Parts: sequence; C-alpha cells; structure tokens
Amino acid sequence: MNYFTGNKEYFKGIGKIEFEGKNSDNPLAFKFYDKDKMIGGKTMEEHLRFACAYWHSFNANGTDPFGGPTMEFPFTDSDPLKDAVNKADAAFEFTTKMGMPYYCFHDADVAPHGKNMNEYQKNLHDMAKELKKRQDATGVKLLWNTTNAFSDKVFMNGATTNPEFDVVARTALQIKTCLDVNVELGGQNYVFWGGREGYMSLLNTDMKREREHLGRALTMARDYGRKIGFTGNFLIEPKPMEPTKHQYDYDAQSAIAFIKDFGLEKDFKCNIEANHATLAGHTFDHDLQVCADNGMLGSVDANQGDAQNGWDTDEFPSNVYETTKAMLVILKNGGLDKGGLNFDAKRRRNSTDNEDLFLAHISGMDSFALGLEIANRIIEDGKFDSFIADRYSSFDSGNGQLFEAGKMDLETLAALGNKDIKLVSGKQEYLESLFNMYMFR
Ligand code: XLS
Ligand code: NI
Ligand code: NI
Repeated sequence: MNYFTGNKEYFKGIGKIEFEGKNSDNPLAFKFYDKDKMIGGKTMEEHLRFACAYWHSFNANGTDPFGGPTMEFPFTDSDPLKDAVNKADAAFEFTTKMGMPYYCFHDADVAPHGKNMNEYQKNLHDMAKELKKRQDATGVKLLWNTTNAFSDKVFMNGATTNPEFDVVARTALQIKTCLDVNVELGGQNYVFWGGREGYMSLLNTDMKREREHLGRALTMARDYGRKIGFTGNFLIEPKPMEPTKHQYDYDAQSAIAFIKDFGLEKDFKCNIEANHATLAGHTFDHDLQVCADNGMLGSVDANQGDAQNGWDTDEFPSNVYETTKAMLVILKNGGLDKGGLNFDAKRRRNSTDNEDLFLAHISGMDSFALGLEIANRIIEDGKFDSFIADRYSSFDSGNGQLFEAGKMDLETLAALGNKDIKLVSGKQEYLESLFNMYMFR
C-alpha cells in the first residue's frame, strides 16, 4: 500500500531517503543534503527548494533518435486515464520519498491529450483534481507548470509564432487551460519554454512578425493569469536551439531584452537551465548572473550538459564546481524567491533500474547541497568579494567616481587620458587555486 493515498506502492523496498552524512556508504541516503541544517539563517531545504520534473522522471522512457524505450515503469496501464492516475500516485510517492518539496509538469505529462480539444480540456481538469488530492495528502507543492506546445505535429511550424492563425489560437487554448489548472493547484510560477518558437530557415520566415506574435501572446497570457488570480511569476526559459535551428529566447540576455521590449518586466523573470546556457556558449553561472544583475532570476532548471556533446543531454548535476558557482550567484541574489531548483534532468537511457531514479536525484541534491555549503563559506570569508571590490576601487573616489556618476563629459575624460598606464594583474590563476581551497579544504 502507498503510505499516503492508500493506493498501490510502486517503488517497493525503497523508503524515505534520509540524511546519513558524508561517511555513509549507503547509496540510498543523502551524504550532504541535510534539509534542516542552517546555512546563513535559512535551512538547506529553504535555500534549495528542490522540485521533481514529471516529464523526465515519469514519462521519458529511454527513447532516443536511434532506439525505442528502455525503461520499464512500474505504473503503466493500457487505459490512458488509468495510466495517468497510476503515474500521479508514483510521482507523489517518489517525490515524497525523496523529500522534495515541489514538482513541475507540462499538460502533456499528466493527462492524455484525448481525441480533440474538448477531451484535452476535460482530461487535464480531471487530472488536476487528482493532483490536488495528492498535493493535499503529501504537502508536495507545485513549483510551476507549463504548456507542451512543441511535441504535437500541429506545432511543427511554431506555436504562438506559427504562420497559421489557427495554430496560434490552439496554443492559446492550451495556455489558458494550463493557467486555470495552475491557479487551481496553487502554482508558484508559470513557465514558457518556446521549443518551436524560432525558425529553421529565414527563407520562409518573417522573424519580426513572429517575435511580435510571441510578445502579443505572452502579454495576453499575463493579462488572463492576473485576471484569474495567478500571483506567481511568469518565467521565460531561454534556449538557443533544439528543436529549432534558432530559438527567439536564445539566452538570458535575449530573453530579458524580449521581456523589456514588450513591457513585461513587472510580471516576467527567467528560468535558467544549466545545459541551455552551455548550449548558448555561456557558462551556467554566466546566465544566472545576467538574470541576477537585471533582477530577473526567477527559477532554475538544475541539470548539466556534456562538454563533448553539442546538444541538450539533460544530465543530473554532479559537477560540484558548477553547483558551487551557481549557488554563489543565487546566494548573492538573496535566494530564488518563488523559484526553486527543478531537476530538468533524466537518467541515462541505460540506467534502467527503478532505483536509478532515486540514485540520480540523490546525486543531484547532494551536489547542490555541497555547492551551497561551499558557496556560503566563500561568501562568509569575503576574499573574492574584497578582491573584486578592490579591483574596481579606482571608481570609488575622485575622477572615477565622477565618471560613474555621469558627472563628466568626453572632453574632460579624454583630458585625463595622458598618463602612463601601470599594468594591473587580473590574478586569475591565483583565484582559481583559492577556489580549490574552498572546494577541498
Ligand atoms: C527542454 C526544456 C523543457 C522545459 C519545459 O529543453 O528544458 O523541459 O523546461 O518545457
Ligand atoms: Ni528546462
Ligand atoms: Ni533542457
């Protein structure tokens, strides 16, 4: 029996994952994620706000472009509605056993599409009631939901950027239904990831018009969301490409420019995914920093890419250098507000044991817990902060200060440009070795 809904237990033999400390050899225990541990005034749980991604954990069955499914899920049923209900039980059982406070989903993850849009709406509303029951029974909350406007063939030329008006309207119907469901479930955020909102070739594309249509649709979604009482953040999740050749929300900087172009900055922030940042040619912490600098760090899709592969491999995060650098930005940002760390990550196609789903999340959660602890030590010691502050100190007084304050014109500045320049080292190698001290001391 499932210990919270009275239904079947799917992950038998695996109980609640507990913190056992770094000397534990138990693979099914946390070594670093100690949810109640206080770090700088907040618990680890409050800092990290972990979420389980429904699609990767309970829908992705191991299919890749070269082969079919490899995963044998314990909850499948030939009746699509029964399958969806079983999956919801499995999802809440898993999330509860992992001790993750949040979950995230697309409409297509939780409910079968049905034969037409009436069935789509009915199925999604029915499943939302099932999800609500399980949220209430377990205390697991909705970090965000989103619309899958990319898998179905009708979206092959785009969703809200489709050259056919009827597809734009179809997308709107899905977005509206998903927003209704969000409010019903008390969602903290609502995400737009525009997998097909881009182009394959400019030979058939009016980019200006498509981008304006996207802006128009997101404005309408904002207005409707606020009208029905959605108080969370709307989030744009940037990604440069894949499946399109070029996606309009290429990276954090272009998503923020988009948000500002359409006057959406009071309601929209970004959801930054590590592997999307690296696909765009940036580091994960670069895109987080761009958002933090603009007051637009909304939430994070926590995963990692593969340095040798040029696509979105969505691996579970295990690189502690990356998690530490990410947590540095997040801590200095004052946290993630309504956002969290959503594991938009899938176990490898050949990680086929059901326990692998647990092991993958344990690894990801421990990697971020370690990153949090190390980043907090770095910030408390203040060595990097004081190095950087010192590096810019010529702008703290005198002419530098006048320049920053906008109290100088080009002639005055140029008149000061006649001095011999003394070279000042950037000290990168020293700082990298200092970083290692915090990692390993
Ligand atoms: C795909 C995206 C997707 C979004 C939600 O690359 O990461 O999973 O997070 O649609
Ligand atoms: Ni994502
Ligand atoms: Ni991704």
